[in-house]
Amino acid sequence: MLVARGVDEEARNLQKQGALDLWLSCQGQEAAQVGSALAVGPDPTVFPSYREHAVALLRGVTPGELVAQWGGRTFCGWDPIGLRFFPYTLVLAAQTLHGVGYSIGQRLQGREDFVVVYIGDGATSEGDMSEAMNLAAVESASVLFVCQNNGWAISKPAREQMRTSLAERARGFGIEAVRVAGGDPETVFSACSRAAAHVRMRRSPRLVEIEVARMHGHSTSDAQEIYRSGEDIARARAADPVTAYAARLRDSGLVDAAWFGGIEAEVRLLREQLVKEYA
Ligand SMILES: Cc1ncc(C[n+]2csc(CCOP(=O)(O)OP(=O)(O)O)c2C)c(N)n1
Ligand SMILES: [Mg+2]
Repeated sequence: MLVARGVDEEARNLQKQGALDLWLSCQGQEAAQVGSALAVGPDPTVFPSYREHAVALLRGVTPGELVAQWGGRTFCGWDPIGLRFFPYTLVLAAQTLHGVGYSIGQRLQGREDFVVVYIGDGATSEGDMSEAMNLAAVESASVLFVCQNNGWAISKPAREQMRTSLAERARGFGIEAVRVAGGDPETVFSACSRAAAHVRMRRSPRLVEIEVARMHGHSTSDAQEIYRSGEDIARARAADPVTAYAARLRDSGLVDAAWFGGIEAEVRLLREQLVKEYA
């Protein structure tokens, strides 16, 4: 979570300096991303949206590869097949059908068919998501849908996008689903571990809706202060999962200052390399 936070912060800086064209921050969503990615493990193929930087780093995408697309240097940046982490998808919800189709195709060929699809709350309003949930349910596809509900589709609040939770909607398609708070990686890890076990054992889909708080604007081109109250932004920043979990680990005595020092040094090095490569 600390590595993702550092890389994300450096990418934001690089964008401000004109080295990147755009950046979509994952700050506030690190617990949801790290908890879910660790819970499913290295085997499933991941179909991300465009903000899953912590998942990407866990899968072995380097910081330089991660930002390449946002500087217009490549169409992707990493090896999607080797890392089992597909390219970021900016056409909202397109990855849901890609993921379900991939899983079905893999099963037909007798290969690993466990697929994880990441999606945002706003993208679930696209027809593709409904088609993907229905197809996954009908075909009993081994797909875990992970929805990070950060309460916003750019400037559109989630409460104006849907009348039920996404978990409730998934159940309407015949997919078992849970909704969990996304501020603590251990809560997310437990919920996603249970869901992943279900997908593996029953070879059928499952959905986990994770409530997260978006700390920054939708992208570096978005001024969220225009449509979002100061209190709401302050609330999201106060609920920062990275500082909260770091404090919890420190207080519990599980890790000491030297451990944090090691991580900080690693993050500093990664940030320096990123600047050298891109600035
Ligand atoms: C098909 C399509 N329609 C519209 C857009 C423009 N657009 C980009 S991001 C976004 C909001 C997505 O919100 P959400 O799914 O909640 O993801 P978040 O950015 O909050 O992580 C929109 C409308 C798009 N990229 N693709
Ligand atoms: Mg959203």
